[in-house]
Amino acid sequence: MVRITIDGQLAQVPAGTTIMEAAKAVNVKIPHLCYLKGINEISACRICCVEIEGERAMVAACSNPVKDGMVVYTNSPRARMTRRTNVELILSQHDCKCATCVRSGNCQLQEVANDLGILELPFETQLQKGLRSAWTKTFPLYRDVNKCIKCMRCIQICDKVQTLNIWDLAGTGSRTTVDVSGNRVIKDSDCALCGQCITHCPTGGLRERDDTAKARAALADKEKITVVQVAPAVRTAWGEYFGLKREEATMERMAGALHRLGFDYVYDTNFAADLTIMEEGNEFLHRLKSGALVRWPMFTSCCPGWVRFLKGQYPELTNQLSTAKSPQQMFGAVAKTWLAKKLDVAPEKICCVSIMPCVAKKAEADLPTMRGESGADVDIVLTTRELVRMMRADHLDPHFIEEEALNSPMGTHTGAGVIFGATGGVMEAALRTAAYVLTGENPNPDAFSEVRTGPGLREATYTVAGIPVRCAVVSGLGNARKLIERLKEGKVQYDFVEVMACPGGCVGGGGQPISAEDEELYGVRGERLYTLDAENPMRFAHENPEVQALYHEYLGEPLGETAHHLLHTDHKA
Ligand code: HC0
Ligand code: SF4
Repeated sequence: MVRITIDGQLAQVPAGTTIMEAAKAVNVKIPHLCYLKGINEISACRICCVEIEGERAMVAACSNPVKDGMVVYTNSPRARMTRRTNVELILSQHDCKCATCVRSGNCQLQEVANDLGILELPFETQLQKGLRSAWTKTFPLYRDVNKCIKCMRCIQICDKVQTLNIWDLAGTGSRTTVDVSGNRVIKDSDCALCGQCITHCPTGGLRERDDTAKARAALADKEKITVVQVAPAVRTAWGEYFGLKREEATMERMAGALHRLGFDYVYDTNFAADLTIMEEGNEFLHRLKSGALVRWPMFTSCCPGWVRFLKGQYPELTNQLSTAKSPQQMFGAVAKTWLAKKLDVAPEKICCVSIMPCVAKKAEADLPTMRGESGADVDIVLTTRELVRMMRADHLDPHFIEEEALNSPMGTHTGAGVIFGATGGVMEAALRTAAYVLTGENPNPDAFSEVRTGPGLREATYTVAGIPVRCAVVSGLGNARKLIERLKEGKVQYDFVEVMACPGGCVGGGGQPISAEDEELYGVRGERLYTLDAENPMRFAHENPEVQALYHEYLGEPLGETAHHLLHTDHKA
């Protein structure tokens, strides 16, 4: 152990610990912009500079280890002055239009500048002009070069965690910036649209395409019937910006808020998750029994980030994807057919809006294959952050919003549907129903819980009705790549593989609220989903009475003709 003093406090930490982490251990916060533990420890921003007793040069706390006897001052006049100058220099190349920035109030640069009391900019502002990136505003991911502080977090997250290498440094000297790698434009790159670069950006340099104006227009249109669905993971996180406890940020409270925003009907993507299990679970059993899974497994298809990744990186494996559309798209397809009939309205009048924790869902809804006779299955996709912005614009404080029931049908779900939002959830939900289909009896709903926790890549073999089912669950695209490489080398064999592009699954999605403290919140959010599952009296997708009614009244059998037409795709677009 190494003994050091930080701002007068004694700390004992293992050798090799950085000054930043040692300070954290004694509750001393050292401001930083580029630092992301284990991912980006490159002292690029130099905001974390501290003074070390006896040393002339200031030292970056994020990349320098402690030494025995070290005496550190994080807020001495020299430390503060250095930090201030470094922030002022960053601001001299930053478009400081906070009033029109989506990250205002949740921006680490704004916070550090405010905390230091910077009221004037002493250096001339030099913004980048005439750059190639006249960024296409229709792409679901948007980058503002003049809000980028070159911290490199996006580069590192994309390279180290997602292995897609979409971002790179471009230019030289004072014109150095971050841009799409290989001189490509973003829409022609392999970007999976997982949005992890957004949620790890400390400023407003990266954001989702803003579709709130489109949603407002639909809400204001008296001719439109606005139908909104809410994804499983959204309910774990929407209350974060409002300081609402996770158990208070209920789906029913969100329904109250959505009604106040003007939505005519509030439903649940979880209903469609239960429906997906009926289709995908049966498809899996069909493929398994037909011997189609001997060499390659069936991959889940509900995460559009993963589907984009597979089609871009391993197009030869596209046929291994389940043909089931994702719950978001199944919801839209059913809303514009069965639900339209039930509501007795023309399907063209329905505007189907989704609230998703995801950026890739915007691209999924835009795919030409995700349309029926009445147009797009889903018309508008908003992220959790966009929902929060709409609520704020209408001064809706959820602390004072009453809980309201969801509409029916398509508003009821089981515990199997709600766990879709966490890594392993789709697999577990599918196995619960597969066991029922094979044996005629419900298994213990927690029989497949082994896939809930563990590393980013997990595997388990379950014997269901005497049939061994080799399963793997993976989240994060780097882990997905590892798994595929092992499959290709013949080192592993599976029957069923669930992949979610974002670490931890959708709870850690690229459209979720961004932690001001750089915390990874997918763990606690995922736990919330498993609590909701345990509390639900129905734990099996096939028990959902509204899904049963849908099959009885409209679809017929899982994988039947109508179901195939509405709920499946060939992933060709
Ligand atoms: Fe997900 Fe989904 S679980 S992908 O992460 O399957 O976005 O939450 O809505 O569609 O249900 C996202 C979350 C969904 C879908 C569901 C799946
Ligand atoms: Fe979107 Fe979820 Fe996939 Fe992330 S894991 S890309 S949030 S669907």
